[in-house]
Amino acid sequence: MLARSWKGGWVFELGGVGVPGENPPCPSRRPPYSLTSKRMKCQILQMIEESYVADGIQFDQYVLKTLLGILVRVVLILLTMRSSSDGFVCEKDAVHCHTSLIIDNAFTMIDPINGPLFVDEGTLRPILQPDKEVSIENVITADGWNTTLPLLTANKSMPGPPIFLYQNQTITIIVQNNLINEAVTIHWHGIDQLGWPAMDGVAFVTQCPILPGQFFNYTFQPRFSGTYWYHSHVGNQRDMGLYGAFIVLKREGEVPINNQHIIHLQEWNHKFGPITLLKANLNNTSSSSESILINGKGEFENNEAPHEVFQLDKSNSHLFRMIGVGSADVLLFSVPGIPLIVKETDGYPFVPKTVDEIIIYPAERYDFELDLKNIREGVYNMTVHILERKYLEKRQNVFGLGLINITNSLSLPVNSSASTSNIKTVLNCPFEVFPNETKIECIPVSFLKSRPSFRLEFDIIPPTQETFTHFLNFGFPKEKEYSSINGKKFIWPTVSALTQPSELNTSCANCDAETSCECTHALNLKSGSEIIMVLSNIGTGAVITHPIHMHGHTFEVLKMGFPSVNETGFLIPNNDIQCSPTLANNKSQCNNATWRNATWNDYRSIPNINVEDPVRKDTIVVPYGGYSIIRIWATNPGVWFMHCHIDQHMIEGMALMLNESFENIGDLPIGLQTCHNFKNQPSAPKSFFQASEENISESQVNTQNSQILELQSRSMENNVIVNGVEEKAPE
Ligand SMILES: [Cu+2]
Repeated sequence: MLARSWKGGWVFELGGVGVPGENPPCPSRRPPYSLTSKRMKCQILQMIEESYVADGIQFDQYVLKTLLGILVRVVLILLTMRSSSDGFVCEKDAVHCHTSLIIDNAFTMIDPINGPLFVDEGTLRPILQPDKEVSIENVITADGWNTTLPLLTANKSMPGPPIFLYQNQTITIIVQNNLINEAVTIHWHGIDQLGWPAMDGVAFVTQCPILPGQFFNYTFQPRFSGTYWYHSHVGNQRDMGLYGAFIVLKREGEVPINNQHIIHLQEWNHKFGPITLLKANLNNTSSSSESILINGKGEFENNEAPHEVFQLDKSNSHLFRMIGVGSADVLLFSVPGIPLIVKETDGYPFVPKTVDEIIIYPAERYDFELDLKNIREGVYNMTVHILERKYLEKRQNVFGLGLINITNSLSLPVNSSASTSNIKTVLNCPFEVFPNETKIECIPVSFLKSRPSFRLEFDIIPPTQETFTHFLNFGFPKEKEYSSINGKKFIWPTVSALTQPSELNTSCANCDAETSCECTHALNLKSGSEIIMVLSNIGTGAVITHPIHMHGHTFEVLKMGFPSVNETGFLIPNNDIQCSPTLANNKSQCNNATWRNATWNDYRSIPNINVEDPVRKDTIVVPYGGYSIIRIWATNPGVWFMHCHIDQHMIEGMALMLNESFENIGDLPIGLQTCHNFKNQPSAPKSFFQASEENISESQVNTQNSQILELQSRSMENNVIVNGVEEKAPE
């Protein structure tokens, strides 16, 4: 028999497979959830059997079931070996690796054997047996709040299991949706999916969502090493725990994996579930977060819930890969007493900067090493604060803590020349001067320089000599309630834009320079052209800083324009952009901005623009009262989402689709699912349903089942298969 282990692998127990006789019905999907594995095995066996019957070949049922039972076990063993919450590593000499993510409903503070738990001075105890101690191994504690919260998880853990592979390896990840109620997709954040637009994982932009009980094969080939991550791209599922690290390793010069430490940083809010959030909104209760988690662990009101602990031997080099997986909050990270040598952001290297603190917005990544030369052995704190979203003052009542235990197997000497400066350097400020702080030196990311040796190569379509500039203003015009880009509140397509473009209505005809509207906002990018985007945050809708993420690309950050700080400490918006030819910026929605100085239309003549060695990112801060100038080349055909990574803003409409060189997308994987638009109701429901039923014969159902099975088994082979179709990898 097979039973489901708590962390998502498969545990094998002794038992019979292939006993002759009638097929009992497969177990239902109702709780208890441990039936899920039996149900899946049962359904696979039935599908195999039905496919043989459909082909008119009848084997002796006992022999057939026994052989196929063994086959199913082998397949599931392979899945087991490659799927656990401890993570997956693609072997260095492999060309194509396979793993799986099983998406489940889960809960905080429940042990599968002992039931609901509480925290007692750092120890987990069952509420019904308070004298007993429970190991944290099978428990998602979050902040240890002793009220169980619902989660959505990959392989029953939060964070989900990290996935490691090497540059240019192809990977297939089977995402199985075991959720009871919800559809899901998984986005591979920061992977540009060059040549693989159907694998980007955005519901209703690049694919139809995966319904409960179904699965999707994501196959793609990451080209660049670095720290990436995966997360759901449906609603606010990411906030409920559906995320994990996706690490692409360098072929040479990589820190050993055992010395790489992933830090998932997030705020934690007891109202993240859709129902509790709805209830909080109805009651008009505060939705601010209660605690901060490091790798899914933190404390609520000093309850002494378990913290994350990192073990470091000073005689080795260690790499920290920090990922902002939070929903909305701006977080300030530091290891007091130890300088951070920051080397990469969003997967791309820059000339290293040594800083004291890093500001990280949702979806950003920063890779750093610790400067340990002046550091003695001992236990050090890793601290995280929430910063208010406009002036970045520290919130006083919430504090995140992790621990670093530094040992020294070689007894290296401690250098006594420690810095005594009381000025703190902070990376990633959304302004040049920190308001009301005299002891902070700000380093915005636009001050970073990419490594001179670093060059990108694009290879789907060649770049042209044409340049186009697009002004995009992010904010809340129209009584501050309209999450939008250029006043356009994004309405989600009802079908997948990539697979069914002819069914989309992307008209935004009702919008203009001072009128907001709702539409499926799409921005056309001309094939091969150089694209300059001026991402701004000014006008009547400017309220807070937004972290803006672009799919399908990383971009160069050529310049950031910042607000200034007046003598009373207030931020005064930057004036380089003209929102309207007739209205002052503070009276305009800024839906149709231009440069105030027309000579800036040739972007190379903009003062202090960096086209020589700009840093690359996929998520950029667009400062309140300022702007960020970014550059891409439209050489990756696809439909790419671009949006604020504050989940609530994205859901409310601060998003658009980049329609990039659609004519050059080429063939999508055959069999890529299409979806149906439920907004078009049939005019004569009765006859419609009769016609539908007549069109589906039993043999068609059997054929579909055998195709699904073939797809599942072939995806285990070492071929490049995208949803059952062999494809040539991009060269
Ligand atoms: Cu936002």
